[in-house]
Amino acid sequence: MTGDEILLRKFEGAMLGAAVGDAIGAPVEGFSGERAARLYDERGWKMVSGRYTDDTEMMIGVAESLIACRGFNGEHMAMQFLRNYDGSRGYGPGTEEVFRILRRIGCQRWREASLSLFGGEGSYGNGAAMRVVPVGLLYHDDVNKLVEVSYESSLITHAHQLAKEGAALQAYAVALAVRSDTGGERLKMLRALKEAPISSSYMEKLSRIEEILRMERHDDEVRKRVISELGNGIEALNSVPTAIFSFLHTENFVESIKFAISVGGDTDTIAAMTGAISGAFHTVSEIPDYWLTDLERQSYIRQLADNLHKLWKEM
Ligand code: AR6
Ligand code: MG
Repeated sequence: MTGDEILLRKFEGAMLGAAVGDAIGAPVEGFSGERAARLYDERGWKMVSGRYTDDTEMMIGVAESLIACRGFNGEHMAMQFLRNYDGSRGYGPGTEEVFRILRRIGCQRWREASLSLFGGEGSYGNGAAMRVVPVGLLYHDDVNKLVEVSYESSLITHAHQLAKEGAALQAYAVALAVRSDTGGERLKMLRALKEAPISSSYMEKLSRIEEILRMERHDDEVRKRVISELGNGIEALNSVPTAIFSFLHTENFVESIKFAISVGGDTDTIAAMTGAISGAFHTVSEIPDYWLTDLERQSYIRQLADNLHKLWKEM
């Protein structure tokens, strides 16, 4: 396989990996890790329905807008989010409130809508990080642009600094996974992540990741520390580092998703973010067919990945 073919498979792996993680995590969202893992162990880790949630719907919107505008355009992306919105996909209440504001004031004022939420501090939910995959792909070789577009695309719905940083960190993890040769050194990636422009709260989490990775303990103890020190919540700070850990701790795509599910909590989003990094690193070839065939709109998601790859080559 040529370098370009591998790169294409990494783009497809990231987008389809995110959607697969989302669809597997959705039916067990809010479960304890033990209960979630037990349900899937009993099913032989087959998908329940293959239906994705807001995570993938919004990731599709980010990709569609980047492709249509050949780069970031806030007004267009906000409009794309509204066009794609399906209220049955489980959106966070903050994001739905932003959509109501945008419909009222118009998408040309996309910079303002998210600023009024939560007493004016904006949302620190993981809703900006969960959808950022296409940004990580398109700008995988340009960190400054990657951070800029991560922040700007977050601002449409998430104005809080921790939400924007979470998105930039997740996009950067995807970018590093795209850049690394399959089989590359995982701890090297963690060191590179520490170079990202992130505040002390995220830096502290990255140090915890390193500590837990160094543990030579039983899986259950690792899981317990991940839940208590990295988190399994809907806040970007308590889920992006958990997704990064789920990738770093495991050897292949399937194991990374299984680990993410076994942490419980916001399983759809944590597994989606894990799947994006893991899929980018291991390529689409490692995502089992029995997951891909059950995934809703899998050929459309693959097509978006192909178009992002084409756009990257033309830029
Ligand atoms: N102050 C207090 N609580 C907050 C704040 C804040 N500044 N920011 C967020 N929260 P939201 P999302 C709490 O609604 O990030 C879906 O299942 C608050 O309870 O912006 O788009 C997705 O799939 C708020 O409702 O949603 C994700 O998994 C919540 O955090 C998840 O929800 C989430 O923030 C988050 O989606
Ligand atoms: Mg969701």
